[in-house]
Amino acid sequence: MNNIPYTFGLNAPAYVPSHYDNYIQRRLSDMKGQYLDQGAFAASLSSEDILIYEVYELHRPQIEGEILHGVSIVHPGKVGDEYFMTKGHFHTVLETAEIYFCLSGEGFMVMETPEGETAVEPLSAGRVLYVPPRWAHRSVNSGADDLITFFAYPGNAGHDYGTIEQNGFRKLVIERDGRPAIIDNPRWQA
Ligand code: S6P
Ligand code: ZN
Repeated sequence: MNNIPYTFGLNAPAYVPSHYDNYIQRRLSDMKGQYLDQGAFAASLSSEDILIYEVYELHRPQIEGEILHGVSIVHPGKVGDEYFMTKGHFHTVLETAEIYFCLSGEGFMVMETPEGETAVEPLSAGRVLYVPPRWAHRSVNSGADDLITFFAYPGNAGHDYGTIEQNGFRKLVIERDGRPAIIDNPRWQA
């Protein structure tokens, strides 16, 4: 890996970086156990393993001092009443933060700490979201278009997906009376 400065383009309306090194797709089948309505999940999966979100990453060494960065695109849609969302994770190095800049779309960042504090913050074009150290985070697309965010976080952060896969998030964002509503996750368990 060379170590010289660089720039890349990040332009409306698609906001796909003009240069990237890694491209990740997450489909419905990658979200097993995460959606509240398991019947709706199974029914949806039996008709199509739909693309839920995509991530474009710039490659940097995964070490302290580096800043990993890229673009996340969550597509619009629902499983039952629950909006399309990312898997969500804690950072393996819990004391590492992350910053998100929303480029396009409407949604929420659902967050919680291991101690049980919760926060759900709105995302819309032009808004910056700071995820402090210790907070697990999941993007939720409550809009009709793609939810697109630029993210940056410490190179040594790492990802712990297992805790969320097992416990879920304490809060969910669902559609109620045509609008997003934040509810307690009845299936949350430690
Ligand atoms: C990484 C950062 C984002 C997410 C991306 C997909 O620390 O939070 O790049 O990886 O939004 O979400 P997830 O939960 O599947 O990694
Ligand atoms: Zn993260």
